[in-house]
Amino acid sequence: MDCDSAPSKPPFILPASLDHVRIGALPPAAYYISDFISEDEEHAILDKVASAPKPRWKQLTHRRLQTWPSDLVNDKLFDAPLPDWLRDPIVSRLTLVPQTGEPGSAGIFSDSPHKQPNHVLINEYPPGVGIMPHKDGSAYHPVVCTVSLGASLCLNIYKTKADGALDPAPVWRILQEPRSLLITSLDLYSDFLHGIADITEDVDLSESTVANWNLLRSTADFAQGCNSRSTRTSLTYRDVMKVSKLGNKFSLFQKK
Ligand SMILES: O=C(O)CCC(=O)C(=O)O
Repeated sequence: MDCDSAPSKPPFILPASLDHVRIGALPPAAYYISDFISEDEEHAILDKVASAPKPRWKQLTHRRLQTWPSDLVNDKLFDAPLPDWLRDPIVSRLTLVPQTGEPGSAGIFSDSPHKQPNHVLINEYPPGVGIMPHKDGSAYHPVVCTVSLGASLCLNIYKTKADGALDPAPVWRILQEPRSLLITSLDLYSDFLHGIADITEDVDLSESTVANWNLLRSTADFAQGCNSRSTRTSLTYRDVMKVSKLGNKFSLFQKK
């Protein structure tokens, strides 16, 4: 085997299957792996994010983001590879962990059109900045893999009321530590909204208020029930269903 193409081995043990890291309190299905990348890998990725050319950043009112390999146009992605630093080690590990312990069980992207993520959003959240409750929509295969870097924060899960309006009180919170991986899929992807509160501190954190408490790397870090926010960067990996090949590049700009 060509050593260059072998997936890099993590310096720790990944779970034998996603079944072991299922967030049991949530509807199907969410998974949380606290140590998905190492500290060295985290620093290397943060360096790459920081050194991206300035035009790569899209500045929103309070938050900035990068989109790799490019923005979607009419829900389509122009076919281009992800850069190496976003592929390895993360994509190779995402496709490595089987969903169940059954022999032959495949990874979380085995049912997706391209069998692996082809698109990454990088969001930077300074303290006090979040993201409005939203759904990710139909452009993507319904699996979202989020790697958190730099700091911890809570992702809120919301439902809609019978009249279709957003219920503003989150139904669950998922605490995401640096270097962790959160996977959301199926009903949780399609039927619920997710968002991040615009606060400088996550409070009232405990076994009864945090859905993934039993899967955290260190509950001791939150023993006082709070998490003082510092800048957290997230990498959100998805498989965009429609990809426009080079020969069809003009179809990207045609109306659907
Ligand atoms: O940064 C996160 O964890 C959430 C990002 C998000 O909601 C999105 O990209 O749709």
